[in-house]
Amino acid sequence: MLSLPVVWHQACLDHAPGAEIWLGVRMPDDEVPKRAEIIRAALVEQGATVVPATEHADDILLDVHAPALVEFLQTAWDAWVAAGLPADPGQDLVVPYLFPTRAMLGAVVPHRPEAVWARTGFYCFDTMTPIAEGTWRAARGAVDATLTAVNLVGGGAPLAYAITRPPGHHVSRGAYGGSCYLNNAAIAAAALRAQGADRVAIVDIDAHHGNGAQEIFWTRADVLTTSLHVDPAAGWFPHVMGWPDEVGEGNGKGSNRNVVLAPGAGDDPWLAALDRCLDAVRGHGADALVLALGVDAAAGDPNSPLAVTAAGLREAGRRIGACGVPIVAVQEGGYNLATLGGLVQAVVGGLEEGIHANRGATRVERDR
Ligand code: SP5
Ligand code: ZN
Repeated sequence: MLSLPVVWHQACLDHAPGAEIWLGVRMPDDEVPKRAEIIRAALVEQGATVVPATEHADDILLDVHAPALVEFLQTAWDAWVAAGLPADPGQDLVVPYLFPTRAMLGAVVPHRPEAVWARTGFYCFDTMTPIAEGTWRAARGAVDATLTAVNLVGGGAPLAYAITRPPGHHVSRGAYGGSCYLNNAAIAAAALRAQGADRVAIVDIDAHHGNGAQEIFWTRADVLTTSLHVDPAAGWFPHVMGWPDEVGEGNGKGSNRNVVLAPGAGDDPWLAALDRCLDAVRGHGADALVLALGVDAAAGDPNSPLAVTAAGLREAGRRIGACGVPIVAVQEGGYNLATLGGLVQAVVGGLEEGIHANRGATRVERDR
C-alpha cells in the first residue's frame, strides 16, 4: 500500500489539443488528458492520498522562465483567435511556422515578431507542441500542483508526487516544446532552494533528455541536473542536446550529467546509468531531490526505443528513495495507456520502499 500524497489539479485535463503536427502532418497526439486520470486512479487504488493543488504566486515561475515566454503562453490562444486564424487559413491550434535559428540571425538579436503566427516560433522550438483553448490553465495548474508538492515536502513529508500534465522537462528558460509548456521539475528545484534547501538535485528518468533544466541551471552550482535518456545521437528527440560532454559552464561546470543509452537498452544498462546519476547526486551533497518521473523508458512506449521493465522502474524508485533526502516527484512522459498506471505505481512504490529501507539503515547506524 502507498502512503504518499499525490497532488492533483483539475485543470490538468483542460489541455486537449487533440492533435500534433509532425513532419508537417497533423496526427493524433499521445499526450492526452486520459493519462492523468489513469495515473490518479492507479495510485488511489494503492492507497495514495489525493491532495488538491493550492494556488501559488508567480514569483518562482518568473524566476525560472523568461517573463516574455510566460506572457506568450498565457495570451497566445486568445491572440490566435483574435487574428481569425481558426477560420482563415483554418488552423485551430497555435503552431509555429517560422523559426529564428542562430544561423539565420548571425550576430543580430532578433526583434520580437509582431504577428502572432510568427511569434509562436520565437518561443516554440518544434511543431508538435500546440496550444489550444485550455493549454495555459493546465500548464499553470501543473505549476500549482508542483509547488503544492514542494510545500508538502517542506512540511516534513519525505516524498510528494504531483500529477503534472502537460509535462515540462523540455522547456528551457525561454522556449517550449516536446509536448511541454512550463518546466515543473525546474520550478520544483527553484522552490526547494527558496524554501531553504542549499543544494538540490534533479534526476530525470524520462526516456528523453531533460534539456530544459540543463539549460536553465547550466551556470549554477547549487542545482545539479542529471538525465539518463536514449542517445540523441542515435536519432532521438531532442536530437541536438543531451550528449555526455555537456557538463555545465562557469560556476555550473560539473553540475550537469547526461548518461545516454542505446536504443533497445533494458533494465541492466538503464539502472547502471541511473547509478551514474545518483553518484553525482551524492557527490553534490544534495539535501533535496526532484524526480522528473517519466515512464516512457518502458518497453512498448510509442515514443521511445528503450526496453525497461516495470521491475526495473520499481528498482529505480528504490535506489532513488534510498538516497535519504526528501523527494518531490513530477510526472513527465509515458504514453502507453495500457501500461501507464502500473508503471507509475512501480516507480512510486519503489520510492516508498527505498525511503523505508534507508530509514531502517539509519536507525541501525544510530542504534549501534
Ligand atoms: C515529455 C516527453 O516525453 N516529450 C517527448 C516528446 C518526444 N516526441 C517525439 C515525437 C516524434 C514523433 N512522434 C510521432 C508520433 C505521433 N503520434
Ligand atoms: Zn519523454
